[in-house]
Amino acid sequence: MKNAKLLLLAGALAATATAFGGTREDLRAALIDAVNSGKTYFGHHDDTAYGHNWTGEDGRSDTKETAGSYPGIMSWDLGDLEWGKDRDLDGVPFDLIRREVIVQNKRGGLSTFSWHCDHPLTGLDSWKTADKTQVAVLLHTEEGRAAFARQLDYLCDFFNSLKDENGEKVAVIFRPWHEHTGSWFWWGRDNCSTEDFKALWSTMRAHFDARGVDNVLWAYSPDRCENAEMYMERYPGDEYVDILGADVYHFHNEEGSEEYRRCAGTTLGIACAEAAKRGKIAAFTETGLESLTIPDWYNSHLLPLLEANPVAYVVVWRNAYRSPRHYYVPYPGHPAEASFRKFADNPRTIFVK
Ligand code: BMA
Repeated sequence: MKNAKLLLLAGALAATATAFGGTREDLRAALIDAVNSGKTYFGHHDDTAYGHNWTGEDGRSDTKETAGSYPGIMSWDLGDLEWGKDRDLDGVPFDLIRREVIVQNKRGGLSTFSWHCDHPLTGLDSWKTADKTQVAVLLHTEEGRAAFARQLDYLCDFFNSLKDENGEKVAVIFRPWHEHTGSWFWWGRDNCSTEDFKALWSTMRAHFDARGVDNVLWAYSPDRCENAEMYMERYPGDEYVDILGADVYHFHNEEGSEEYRRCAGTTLGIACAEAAKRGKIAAFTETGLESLTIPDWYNSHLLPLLEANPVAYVVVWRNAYRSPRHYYVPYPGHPAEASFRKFADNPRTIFVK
């Protein structure tokens, strides 16, 4: 009897591991399955690396301490990996991220990556936009192409190194050149031409393919858009994109509620419609209300958006350990804690134990 139970348990664990496991197609299937069953993976950036007032404590998570479980999808950033550094721009060691991707996969959860990269030639960070030739130079000059290729090599090495204990690669989502419909990053709308923006994608993809990176699903994530033309203007093409996302934040607390509902609703509506048309997956790739000044935000604001728009996952931004007001999930004792737990207990949202 005992043995039979153990066998059953082992079977169940194995089923979970393979259902969300290694390959890109497993990952795609997990996302499609979520959408088809009316569910959404909940995600938090840098969740287990640090939180409100703490950093570097193995297994700790503000999400787990308030919601009771880890996020269904972990979000990480690759910024500074382009120089071969061992920590990202917010101080998270890449070794820790690599380990966490594997641990998350074992929990039956997923992982996604953004890239706040420095410019390969100027070394300026993502937010330095005065020079409008920064994208062009990477595509149309020999020096730029070589420097860009060196940066991409570091990324390829990293993705290729995401392997479980059996040496099998674990698939993840990669969301480069995000929020390009705004102009606050050097790859943003006013800072490069439409053709050059698309060429950034195709150049990068060719490099990844040549380096054998076969464990990535690609996410396209404009900022808020008023209409489908704006959303699709710089879409690189169906062959480069698996996931159609939207980055829309809630600003200005209660006064910003109406605007958030309208902008997020419109942009997610476009992402879902375009995804359905193209056989792609829609996602709410970045959102949140900083400091959760509306304690019921997760149920009163986010949940209705998920109910109205079939997205496979939603990611909220980080709980910074050095900036006391920069957090997007509650920490223990915060007024939003009870509501967040209710959100996690809702059968629609996917968290992992
Ligand atoms: C921003 C802020 C910054 C951070 C950057 C990259 O939204 O959280 O503090 O450095 O993202 O993660």
